[in-house]
Amino acid sequence: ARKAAVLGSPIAHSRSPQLHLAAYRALGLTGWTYDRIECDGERLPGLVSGLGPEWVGLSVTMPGKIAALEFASERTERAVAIGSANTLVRFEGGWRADCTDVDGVSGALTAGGVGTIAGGEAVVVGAGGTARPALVALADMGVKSVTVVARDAGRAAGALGCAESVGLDVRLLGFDSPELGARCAAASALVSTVPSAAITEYADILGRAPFVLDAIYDPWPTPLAAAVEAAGGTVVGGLSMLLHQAFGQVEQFTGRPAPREAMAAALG
Ligand code: SKM
Repeated sequence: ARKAAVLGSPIAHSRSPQLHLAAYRALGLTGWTYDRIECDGERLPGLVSGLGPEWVGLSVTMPGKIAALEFASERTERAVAIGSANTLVRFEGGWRADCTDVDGVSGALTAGGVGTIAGGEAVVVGAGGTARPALVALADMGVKSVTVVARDAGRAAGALGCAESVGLDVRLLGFDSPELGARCAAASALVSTVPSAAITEYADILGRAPFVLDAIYDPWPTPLAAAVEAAGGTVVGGLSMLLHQAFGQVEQFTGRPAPREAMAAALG
């Protein structure tokens, strides 16, 4: 039997156990367990160091993602570019860090039916921990130019640096910029990475984007999702992101292809 878990604080809300346990069941991995463990960034190194050899992998959510990257003895290139990790996988020499949130964004966009975005422009709302994997995913999908919409230019510097490091032509706009509506309308995709309350008053203007991925899933629809639908656009929610980032974790933990249909069915 093998063990895995999701670490975070708070962690009671996490739907990762539903996804991983459905995967292990579909793969016939009897006796595999997947728990929720309350753990912040400070406690993460001590906790992970103390795990026995039966522990094969960990999902890491807020606020431990930076600590997870720092703790690991190996890091994938994309986790380094993003500056945080949501996945720790045991290997002989210790733990390897990855960031499958990139696949969460690209998988959700693709499954939602986003049109051609290669060579096009995109908008990312927010500049925090989820904005960086979104920027890397958009660059991987061939987007050339991104507008980051954020309140605080100082806090956005890290996200802008991440975007430049993956070759994106990036510009920063404030929420009150007169250009915002036109940028959204012209974008082939808009990815929102911020809590609904932070953008309720801008939902109509952001909702002019024809294709939107909103990282939030509870409560749904978000004000942004409602605005996109009212304007005739297409919107995909955060549950699809959660599903698509879990595939790579299951594959890295078990060494087997993820049973995608069983996992999708488990989310209901
Ligand atoms: O990156 C993911 C993480 O792997 C798991 C998760 C959850 O369980 O809610 C959310 C995201 O941070």
